[in-house]
Amino acid sequence: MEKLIITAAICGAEVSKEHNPNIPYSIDEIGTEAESAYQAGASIIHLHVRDDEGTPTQNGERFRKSIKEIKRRCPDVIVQPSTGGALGMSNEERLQPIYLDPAPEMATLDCGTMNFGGDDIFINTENTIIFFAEEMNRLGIKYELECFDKGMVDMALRLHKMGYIKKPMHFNFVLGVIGGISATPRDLNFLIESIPKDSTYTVTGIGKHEFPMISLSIEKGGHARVGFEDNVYLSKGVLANSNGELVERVVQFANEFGRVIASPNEARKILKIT
Ligand code: KMH
Ligand code: ZN
Repeated sequence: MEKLIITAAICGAEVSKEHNPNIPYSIDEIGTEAESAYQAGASIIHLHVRDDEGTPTQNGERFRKSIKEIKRRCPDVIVQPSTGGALGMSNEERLQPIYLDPAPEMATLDCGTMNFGGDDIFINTENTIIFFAEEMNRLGIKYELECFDKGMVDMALRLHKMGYIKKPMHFNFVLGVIGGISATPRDLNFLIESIPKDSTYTVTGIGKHEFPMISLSIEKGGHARVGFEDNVYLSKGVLANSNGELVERVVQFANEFGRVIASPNEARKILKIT
């Protein structure tokens, strides 16, 4: 089977130090968490940033400094800024990290609107998705298609047919957000069966669903995402000390299923990042 790409979502926008005191806010903390994940086997860092008080921001300068610190500690790692940002942000705010110089190699592209975690709405209209895709096409950025529901996969395929989303497509199936698709094997199989054969995919399970969903992905030849953005626990009631601890768990699953871990350069080849 193909080597396993591990993505570490080290920070997120919806969790805070109240959930786990190890959530990184400062640039040094971001660097430390990225390094722990990289040392454990992550080849992609999915990145949100905060101000020093912990408020999520998409500020370009904050991203630039954070990426510089990550690259100082992990020179070859792939940094994948979020363009989802935090709930309630404008499109212009969210897109700031793609305009860095140099442009990031990857970024997320969220593929639909949804109720998010209860009474909030995460807004990604068709025009928004097209605009984000065209900007990333122009800048040569590889998008990871974030799909929180089956309809978002259909939207990505539709926008591909219309010429906005380019192949090869790389999906991230996020299962278990309240308002999105449930985290069950049946749901994950449905998503996997819905994408073109020449696509790649990674799997994210929220909260207690993180490791069950990831292990299924590893078994089926998909890739895996873990990290504080999605889950702050190592096991029931036990907070993870670092993102690295969560990545180590993925490596254990990979060993059980005979999957070798991809280095960042191997991940670039698998995802066809040029
Ligand atoms: N913070 C969520 C509302 C992404 O990174 O592109 C959206 C999110 C997706 O985290
Ligand atoms: Zn994110």
